[in-house]
Amino acid sequence: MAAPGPELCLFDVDGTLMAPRQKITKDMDCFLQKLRQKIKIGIVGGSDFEKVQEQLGDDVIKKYDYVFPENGLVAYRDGKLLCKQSIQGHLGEALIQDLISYCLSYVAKIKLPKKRGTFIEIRNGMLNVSPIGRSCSQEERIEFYELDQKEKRRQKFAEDLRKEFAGKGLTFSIGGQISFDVFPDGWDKRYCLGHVEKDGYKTIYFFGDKTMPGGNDHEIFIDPRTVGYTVAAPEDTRRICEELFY
Ligand code: M1P
Repeated sequence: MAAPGPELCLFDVDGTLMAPRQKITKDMDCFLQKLRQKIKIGIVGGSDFEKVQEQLGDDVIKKYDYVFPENGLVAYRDGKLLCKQSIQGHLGEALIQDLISYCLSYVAKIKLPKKRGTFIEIRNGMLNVSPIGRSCSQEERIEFYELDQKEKRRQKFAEDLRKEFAGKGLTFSIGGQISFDVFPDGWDKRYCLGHVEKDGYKTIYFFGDKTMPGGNDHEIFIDPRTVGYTVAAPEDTRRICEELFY
């Protein structure tokens, strides 16, 4: 059982601990386990628990003091499940269906170099919407991401949703490369801070790559309860940790 410590390091996953949707390298994994001997460590990602396990290992809940998939809407502490939220219960079936219908007809109308399958993934605490579809290959993923960086397709989609669903208490947040997340206001990465607050940390460090406004690390990065660091790649995360803790 992890005793409350004075400091905690919370890491975003994609782009912060590894390249987006890739597995953590052995080197980075070893580095974090050594860091854990000095300071409590946790991860907070937008992805669901299955994807977090794919990237960080099946034993992820044993290797990190806190594991927060889906922004902490699903939460593990000391290897045990703390809580699991339900977006359906919170928003109600009518609004969920309006969102799904709007997104599917939006995707049907846009032209892209490729479209694949699974345009909407319903998770515990969010909907994940992907214009290309989550079942695309790694090459197709990169192709979409490059197009999106030039043409801001996800940004435009999210802006249209913000207008269409104004006043419904929803946040549209761009995280990885091919999708964006939809969840109730306040269910961003700050949600996980509620789980760690009661453990009495003096300092909570947060490391993320999407810390700019509109990015899915922004709210927790600027939250007064954290000391935020922006990183461009996992090497950056490691370098800053070495400067801070060694
Ligand atoms: O962790 C960042 C994002 O990772 C995935 O994004 P994508 O597949 O678009 O690269 C998704 O799981 C997303 O929910 C998450 O925010």
